[in-house]
Amino acid sequence: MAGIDYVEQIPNNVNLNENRRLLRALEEWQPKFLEWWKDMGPHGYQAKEVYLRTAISVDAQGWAKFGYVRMPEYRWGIFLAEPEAGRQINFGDHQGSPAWQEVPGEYRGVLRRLIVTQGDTEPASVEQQRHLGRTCPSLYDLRNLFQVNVEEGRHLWAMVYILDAHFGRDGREESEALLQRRSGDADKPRILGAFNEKTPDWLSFFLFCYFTDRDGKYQLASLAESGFDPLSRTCRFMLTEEAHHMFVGETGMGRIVQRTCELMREHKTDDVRKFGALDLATIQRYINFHCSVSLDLFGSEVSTNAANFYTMGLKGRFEETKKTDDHRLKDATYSVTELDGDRITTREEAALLSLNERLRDDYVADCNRGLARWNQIIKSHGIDFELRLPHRGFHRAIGAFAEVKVSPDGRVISEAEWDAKHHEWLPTEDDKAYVASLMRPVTEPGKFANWIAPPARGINGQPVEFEYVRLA
Ligand code: BYC
Repeated sequence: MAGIDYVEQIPNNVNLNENRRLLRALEEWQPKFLEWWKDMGPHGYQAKEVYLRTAISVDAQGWAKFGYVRMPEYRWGIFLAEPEAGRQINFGDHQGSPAWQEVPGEYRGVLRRLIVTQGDTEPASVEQQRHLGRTCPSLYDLRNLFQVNVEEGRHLWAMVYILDAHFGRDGREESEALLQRRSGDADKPRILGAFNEKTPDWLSFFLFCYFTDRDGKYQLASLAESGFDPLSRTCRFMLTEEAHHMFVGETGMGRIVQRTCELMREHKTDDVRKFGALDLATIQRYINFHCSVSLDLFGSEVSTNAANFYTMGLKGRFEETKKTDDHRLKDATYSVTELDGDRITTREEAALLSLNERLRDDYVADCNRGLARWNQIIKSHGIDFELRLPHRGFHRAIGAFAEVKVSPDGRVISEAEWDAKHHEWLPTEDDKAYVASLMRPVTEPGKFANWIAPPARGINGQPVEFEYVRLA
C-alpha cells in the first residue's frame, strides 16, 4: 500500500500517527473495507460527486465540513468525544472506581460481544440500502441517503477502532468478520433480526431511519454510559451523527404525510393511490412493521444478559447519570409488560432484569413524539385520522410476545383471527407492489416525486434546488 498516507487519509483524534500497531492493523483493514464498500455500498453512484458532510475533528468547526466528494474517497475518520477529567464508573458493582482506559480482563468476552453486535448493524444498514439510489425521489433525498450511508460506514470504523486498539488479535479477527457477514444472507446473516430485513423502497428507508436508527440512539446512549471509557467516548461522538439519520426519517415521513394530505384535501378522498400518492392506511401498515421489528432490537423484557452488562459497568441506562437512584438497582423493581395466559398485564420485576424493557419504554416515548408531529400535519389539513404506534406485543419475534399473536391495539388473538386480519395490519404484497410502482427516479435539481412534498429548507444553508449530487 505504498504511497498512501493513512494518517492523512484517516482524520482522527486518537493519535494514530503515534500508535504504530494500530496504524498497521488499520492499514490492513482499510483496503478490505473499501472492497466491501465498492461491492456492497451504494450501487451505481461510486463515481459521482456528492455534497457531503465530513467530520475532520470533534470541535464545533471541524465536525461538519461540507463539500463535493466521491464516496469511495470519503475520509472515514476515527473520533472520540473529548475525555472527561476524572471520569468514574457511574453504575453497577464498580460504581465509584475510575473509568477503565483498558479492557477489564474479566469482562473481555462480554464487552467484545457488545461491541461486535453494535458494529455489525452499521455495515448491515448500508447493505440494506444499497439499491435505493436508482429510485430516489429527488437529488436532495439522494444526498441524504448517501450521507447516512457514509456515516454508517464511519460508525463501522468507530467500532473497528475499538476492536483493533483494545482487543488484539481477537479484535482484528472480529473486524474482518464484520466485513464478511451480509444482510439477509442465509449462511452468514447479520446478527440482529431487523438488519436482515429488506429496505426495498423509500417509504421503508424513511421508516428505517425513524424507527431503527432511533434504536441506535438508545443503544448508543446506553453504551455511552459505559465504564469502558474509549467505548463511552466513541459512542458519544456517534450520537451527534445519529441525530441526522433520525432527522432524515422524521422529516421524510412528515413530507410524505404532507403530500398525502394535500391530495386528500384537493380531491376530497382517502384513496390517493389514484393520484399517485401513499394513502394513510398503507403508511400505518408500514409503521406497524418497522416499529415492531425495531422493538425486537431491545431484546427480551426480562434479561440476565442486560442485568450482567449493567452490574459489570459495561452498559448503563439511558441518561444514567441524570437518574437519582443508587445506580446499583439490587433492590429496585420495574414494571414490565407481560403475558398472563391470553391477557396482557404488567408486573413488578427486578429492575436489573428489566433493563431492556426500561430502555424500550424510553424508546417508545420518543417514537410517539414524531408521530404526534405527523398527526399535527394531518390535523392541520382538517383530516380525521391518527397514525399510531402498534402495541408493543404486536408482530414480535423476540421476548414474551414472540409466541403469541397480538393485534395492533393490544389484544391477544387466535391464529385464525391473525390469518384473517394481518393483511390489514402489515404491508401486503399488493401494498409492496404499489409502493414499488411509485419508485421512479426524479433527478432534476429542485424537482420531487409526486408522493412526497419538498423539504422546508436545503442542506447547510443551500437552496432546495441545489445540485446535491452531480450526476453528469
Ligand atoms: N435479533 O437477553 P436477550 C444501530 C439474542 S441499532 C437477533 O433477550 P440482550 C443502527 C441475544 O443476542 C443499535 N437476536 O437480549 C441502527 C441473545 O443471544 P445469546 C445496535 C437477538 O442480550 C440503524 C439472546 O437473543 N446496538 O446502531 O439483553 C442503522 C437473548 O438475549 C435479538 C446494539 O444492539 C434480535 N433482535 O440484548 C445503523 C447494542 N435480540 O446471548 C445502526 C449492543 C436479542 O443467547 N447490543 N437477541 O447468544 C446489545 O446491547 C444487546 O446485544 C441487545 C440484545 C440489546 C441487542
